[in-house]
Amino acid sequence: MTQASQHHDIPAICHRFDMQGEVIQHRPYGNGHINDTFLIQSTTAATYILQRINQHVFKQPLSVMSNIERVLGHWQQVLQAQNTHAAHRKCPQLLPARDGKAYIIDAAGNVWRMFHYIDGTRTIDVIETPEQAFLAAKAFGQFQQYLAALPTHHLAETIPGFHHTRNRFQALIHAIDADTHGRADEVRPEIAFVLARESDTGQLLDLQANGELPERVTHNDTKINNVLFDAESGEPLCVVDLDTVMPGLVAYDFGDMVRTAATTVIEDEPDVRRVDIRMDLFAALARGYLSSAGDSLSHNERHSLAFGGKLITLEQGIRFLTDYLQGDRYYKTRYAQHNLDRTRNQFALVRAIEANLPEMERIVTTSLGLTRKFDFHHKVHKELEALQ
Ligand code: GN1
Ligand code: MG
Repeated sequence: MTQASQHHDIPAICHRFDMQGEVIQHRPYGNGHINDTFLIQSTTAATYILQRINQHVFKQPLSVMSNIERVLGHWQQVLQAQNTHAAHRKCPQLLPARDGKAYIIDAAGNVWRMFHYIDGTRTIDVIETPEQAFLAAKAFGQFQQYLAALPTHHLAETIPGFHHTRNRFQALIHAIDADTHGRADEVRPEIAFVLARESDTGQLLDLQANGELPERVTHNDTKINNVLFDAESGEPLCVVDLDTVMPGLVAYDFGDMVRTAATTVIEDEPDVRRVDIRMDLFAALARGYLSSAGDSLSHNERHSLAFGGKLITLEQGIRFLTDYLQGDRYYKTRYAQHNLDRTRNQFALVRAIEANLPEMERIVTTSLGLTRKFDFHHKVHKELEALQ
């Protein structure tokens, strides 16, 4: 897929933003599958993140940007109102373009944006300890709390039907029927796996349609490497990757955390024998999420969380499989069978979740959640003892 550094004049793009100094270094950054991301170093020692929005995926990039401006504006107000210490490290900040807009459009029509880099942070691809899982889930729950008062109609749907699992299922069926790359025969077992679970795909959508699950402002991409941790203290500072913040169900956010943070391996580990759910991490996620978001969840929402883990993992496998059948157009891939390996990995995780679902449901419905004023330094170890 596109290596933007080979095609774009990165320093020239940066200089259309209100950055200090000149670009002395730029390099591709992070593990995102969609946008092109660069780390930019300036002569003044300031560091920035530059991103090109993938317009095959985000068909209305300016709606993405206006959503992000709304979300950040609201979030910053909440932090100010709470008199938050070191607030500039607890919320991403856009660097405006020289014309005052939040983005620039280059001659080829690409939309670019720049963020201030938050110094002294790190991300985690595979969670190692329950403490990390607890803190990451708490950060996502907190993010939802920050945005709870933002009316959902203020945000555009940046990818229509993003977690509409029934439509994702239909898209897979179309891809199988079209079989444009002659790959359907090779993936018969994976197709059978999905067909056997068709009834799962509509469950939460039906509850939502009946008014039993409320729509909220959700993050929708709560992959664990979208949390920035303080590199020294390990404290979660903020969540990033706001392109898909839009109306959704809390089960989607909790579900994607389960998919990415309660597992033994990363999502593209090809050896499926290594894929499993870690119940200690799952319990820590539940405690962390409920500690920050728990008070606001309805009975039905709380009961939807564990199933959300299964559903979003199934959906992700369906999405990888669809992309494989369509010739790897959506996700960045590094080798020919990358999307197929990812699919098999996700389906192995679905099986592991299915084997543990009753226990997972028991955990989310009985975890009491901690008080909102959870003190990171003093209470985290104590609370986690209860999980051992
Ligand atoms: C994409 O690029 P990244 O890693 O933030 C995708 C997510 C998937 C994820 C799978 C807009 O996110 O939905 O869960 O890959 N984002 C979009 O790793 O499709
Ligand atoms: Mg993303």
